[in-house]
Amino acid sequence: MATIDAEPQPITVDLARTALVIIDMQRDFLEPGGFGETLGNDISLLAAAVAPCQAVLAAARAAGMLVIHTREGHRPDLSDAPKAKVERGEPSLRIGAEGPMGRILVRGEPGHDIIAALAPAPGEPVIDKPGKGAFYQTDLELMLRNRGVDTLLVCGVTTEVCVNTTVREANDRGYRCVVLDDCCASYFPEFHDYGLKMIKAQGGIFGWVSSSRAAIAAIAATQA
Ligand code: C5J
Repeated sequence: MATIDAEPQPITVDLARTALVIIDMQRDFLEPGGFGETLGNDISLLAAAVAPCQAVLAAARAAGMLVIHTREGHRPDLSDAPKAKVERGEPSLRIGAEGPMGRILVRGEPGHDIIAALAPAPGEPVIDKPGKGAFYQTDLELMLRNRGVDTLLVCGVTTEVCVNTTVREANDRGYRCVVLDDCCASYFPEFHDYGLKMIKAQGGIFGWVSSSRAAIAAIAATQA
């Protein structure tokens, strides 16, 4: 068992029943010249989460934990993309439009890939999700249930969108979520802050908030 220093209070986890879930660390959101930057966002805000994610990923792999990666994206024919999601924003920047790294949020395009620094290792599941939440129309829940997972360590981007949506979905399904603050990021620092505050408020209404340092220390303590 490992006890992670967290807010609103420390949480004790069984690493054999804990999965590290890394949300949407995709080239189009994080890399120079990607879709995120095309929209005028400061991608350095997202880059700050990469090194902490790498450190937690290394610790989780060393401890033999289940590691799951997610990617947001759609089939090339967009048959899994709701009209209401596609027909939003400037037409040249919509889902399926040609972006700097291929078609925006389309599976198989270079921008849809996970960044090299956090590339999934062989055998690590990659969940391709059509929505913001990682449970919606995916086999994530089945995978977690079959492996007896009860707790998720959650990292990724963006804090207020896909991380928050996934944590809310997980909370409703009975999973305990520990969100690692420095492993998440947003193009809007205030949304990042409030996204984390919303999770840990009211006694941890959706889950716990911790850090890469605290998670790594807790994992390392079980290995000593
Ligand atoms: C994610 C988004 N991954 N912000 N997507 O948060 O559209």
